Amino acid sequence: MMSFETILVEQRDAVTLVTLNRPQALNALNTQVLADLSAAFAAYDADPSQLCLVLTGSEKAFAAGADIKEMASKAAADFFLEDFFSGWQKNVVATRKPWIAAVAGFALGGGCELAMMADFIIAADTAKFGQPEIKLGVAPGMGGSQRLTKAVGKAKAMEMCLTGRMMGAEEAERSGLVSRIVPAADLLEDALKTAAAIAAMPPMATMVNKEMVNLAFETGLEQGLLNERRLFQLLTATEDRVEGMKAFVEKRPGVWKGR
Ligand code: CO8
Repeated sequence: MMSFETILVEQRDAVTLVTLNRPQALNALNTQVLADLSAAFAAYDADPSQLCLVLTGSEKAFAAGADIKEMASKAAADFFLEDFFSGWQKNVVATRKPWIAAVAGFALGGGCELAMMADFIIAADTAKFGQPEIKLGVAPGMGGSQRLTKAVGKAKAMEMCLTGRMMGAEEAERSGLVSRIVPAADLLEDALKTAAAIAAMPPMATMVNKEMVNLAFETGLEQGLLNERRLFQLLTATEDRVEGMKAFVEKRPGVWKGR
């Protein structure tokens, strides 16, 4: 098992559990957190025994933002020349296998943006989402203005970005930002159970389903429909498709090869 400075990683059967672990900074996302998550997600994507991942934080905070203290002294040229924040897209969003964000407490700024990079969010009833960057004189930089707007629509996204107000779990579910709300005490157990259910699916099919739903987010309708059809046709060529249909007819669970 790999060990990291800012996250804890464990494997529970086919599910990888990653816990953000900078309690002294409410899990603020600094360069080290990005490096650690990049390595953990790459290892997960490359390990055929691991079929779903849960990312969580603490009871108090999923993550309270990008690390303001780390950024405070940087010059504009540093942000540009480092292409600051680009690693999130390259290393975390690029993960091909499914992963879930299990959010309790604060998910603010970069923390909200990280949660929105997940395939879906399960929220504890204590979850609070927000993009308060405007209060710091900036704006979201890890996808927040785009993903939040797609998730909850213009009116709510605009109000949140312009005022920095937080959205509680109830409103987040009503608005389509999270898939479900569970009592805080059950959050991890519920997310791990959901991940185990996904991990029991034919692995290639989970990757393709993920890619398809993301197409709806990222492309126009025509392009999305064409890609959906092609990916669907690709899946019909797998051994797991033959097995899945045979198992259904024989009224037994399928046994997956992952190809
Ligand atoms: N970065 C660094 N440290 C943080 C952060 C953060 N985002 N959030 C909290 N911390 C630290 C606090 O400084 C504090 O440290 P210390 O004990 O050394 O003083 C510790 O975590 C505990 O926090 P609090 O004492 O503030 O805890 P409270 O329970 O009183 O408050 C809050 C919790 C409301 C969540 C509060 O911590 C807060 O408002 N945090 C900041 C939220 C925020 O603005 N997030 C957005 C960050 S910006 C971003 O994500 C991207 C754009 C950045 C652009 C910068 C350009 C230069």
